[in-house]
Amino acid sequence: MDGIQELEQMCVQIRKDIVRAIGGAGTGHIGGSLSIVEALVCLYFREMNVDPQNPQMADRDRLVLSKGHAGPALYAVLAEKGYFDRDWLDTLNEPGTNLPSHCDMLRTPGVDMTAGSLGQGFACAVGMAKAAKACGSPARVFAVIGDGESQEGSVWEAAMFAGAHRLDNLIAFTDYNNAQISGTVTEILTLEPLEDKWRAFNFAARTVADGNDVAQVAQAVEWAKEQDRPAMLILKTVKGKGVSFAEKAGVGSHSMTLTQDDIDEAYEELEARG
Ligand SMILES: Cc1ncc(C[n+]2csc(CCOP(=O)(O)OP(=O)(O)O)c2C)c(N)n1
Ligand SMILES: [Mg+2]
Repeated sequence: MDGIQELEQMCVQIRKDIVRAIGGAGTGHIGGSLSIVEALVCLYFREMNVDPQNPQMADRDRLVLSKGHAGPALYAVLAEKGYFDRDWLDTLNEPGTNLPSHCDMLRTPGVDMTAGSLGQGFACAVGMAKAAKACGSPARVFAVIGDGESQEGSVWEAAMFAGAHRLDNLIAFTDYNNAQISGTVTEILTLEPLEDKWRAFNFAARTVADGNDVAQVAQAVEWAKEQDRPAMLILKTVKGKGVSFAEKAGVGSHSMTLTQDDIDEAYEELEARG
């Protein structure tokens, strides 16, 4: 597939920028930001019809990061795409910042929906997809939900609506890193059989064996676009992906305080890759 190497390099840069932002803030949601990098890079640099010079462009594609606590990952991608200066990353979560820890559409150019209260963002995405159809707009809506987030009842209410209305302009992702705030998803409340659940709600569903492999994600998006109904791509990912101490922390990587040594170590590891 064309351009995959460039996207892989981009993922390394995005991971550095996530570490930069969270390192600057001192603490933040590093695990769930690192796990979703490939999906966001694939969307913004390969798929979405957007214009950083015109963030409110009519008929643009939308992204809803329903797991809004992973804001730093989206900010790193938006900065790289040119929505705002990368120096903004150093203001993550500071008073008065344009980059709050959770996504806020009124503060950040390029953020299409406010999120952070788990389960709400996906319902908004479904409404946006329905609205696009009602207005005859070609806009597509992409949504990213967490696996822990998928335990929220509102996710399934929205899924029922999207399936019933055959919203084929909606492509959703589950970041299946099998970790939520206080344990594994398997232990706390398993989602399985997850593909079957989404199919039962009238989605086309597919599991991506390595959701941190940009080529696999890109291929899955190609598949999703051909479906005659909303699609759910279940990405098997690693929480903290790409930064060894975060990967090793597993569930503990959900929110971490980073020392200067941690930041240096993460940078060194990522620089070695790109
Ligand atoms: C309604 C609601 N309940 C609780 C929280 C607190 N919270 C923030 S992140 C999180 C865990 C989310 O786990 P998951 O969806 O698996 O996210 P990821 O692993 O991708 O970071 C929780 C419980 C919240 N933001 N919203
Ligand atoms: Mg998770």
